[in-house]
Amino acid sequence: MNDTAAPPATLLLVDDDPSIIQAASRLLSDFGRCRFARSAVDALRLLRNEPVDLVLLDAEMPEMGGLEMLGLMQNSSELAEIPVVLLTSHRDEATEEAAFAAGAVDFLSKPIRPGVLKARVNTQLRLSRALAEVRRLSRTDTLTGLANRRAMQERLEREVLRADRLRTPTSVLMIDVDHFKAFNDLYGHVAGDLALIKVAECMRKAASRANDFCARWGGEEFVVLLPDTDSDGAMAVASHMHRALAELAHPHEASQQGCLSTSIGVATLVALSSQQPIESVAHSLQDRVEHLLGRADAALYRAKSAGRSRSEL
Ligand code: GH3
Ligand code: MG
Ligand code: MG
Ligand code: MG
Ligand code: MG
Repeated sequence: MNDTAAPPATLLLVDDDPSIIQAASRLLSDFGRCRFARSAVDALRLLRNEPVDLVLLDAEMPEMGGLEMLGLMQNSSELAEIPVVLLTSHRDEATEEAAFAAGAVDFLSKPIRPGVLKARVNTQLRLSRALAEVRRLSRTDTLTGLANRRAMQERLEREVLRADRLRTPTSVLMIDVDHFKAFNDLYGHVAGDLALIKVAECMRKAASRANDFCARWGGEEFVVLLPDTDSDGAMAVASHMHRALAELAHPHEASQQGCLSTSIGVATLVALSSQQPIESVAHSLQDRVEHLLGRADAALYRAKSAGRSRSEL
């Protein structure tokens, strides 16, 4: 019944009845680690402190019932994605409907039937793993393993909001590989793909703070987002990038230096002044992101015109 190839999961069983916890713990141990809570309050505390893959939640508990706890989870950005299976001794249609309306992924009535419980848990774990994988793939560039353009677009919008709120500067680098058409023509597309992987590695090395975020923007163009970084800091990261590529010394006969290089455009989103209310900013979030990227792109163009293998602000 259990998916033996699957990695061990962490399950949380929430029930005020110790006999249910005892019975279920034996059944659920096949899936990995099982954690228990006797109340919704304890369960929410545990959920905030450790990752859980699936919650089995009793509907009837003193103080806070399962449906109410499910409502709180749905309203929390960190907890909303965790699948919840509701357990109840009420078998009526209205209770079952209420469970699904509240966001439960499945519903089981007590008394627990071991085979059914295990089958349902197995199904939900497989579904949520598949969904997580689809989400990851939809945000990842296959060639380099960096974030893709969609993931960067989302991150940029979140970062502009955060920067406005905290009134902190944020910078972006727009990075383009120099004479890359000629590289492909000289060494072939397979070598070109490998070179892009190397460029991505240098980028990760140069933008090494925990919150720095690198993405393949398209073709041989990359964007790096540098939260809490002013233009001096961003120019420093850009020089690290040039240095990392120079150290790599990947041969490129058609370029000026004889090895692979990039040109970089730098732009900084200046934090709103403390006198300026956030609401007074006329432009939409998308406009502001686009404007920031437009400035980085214009700076990149200047770096290309000035001779490549350099950064411009
Ligand atoms: P510049 O210095 O002005 O940026 O010149 P460039 O040749 O790099 O610019 P151009 O835009 O003319 O050419 C980009 C080249 O990048 C053309 C395209 O074939 C290549 N390219 C884009 N994506 C990939 C990829 O995924 N793999 C490989 N091998 N090449 C790619
Ligand atoms: Mg109960
Ligand atoms: Mg280009
Ligand atoms: Mg081009
Ligand atoms: Mg190029």
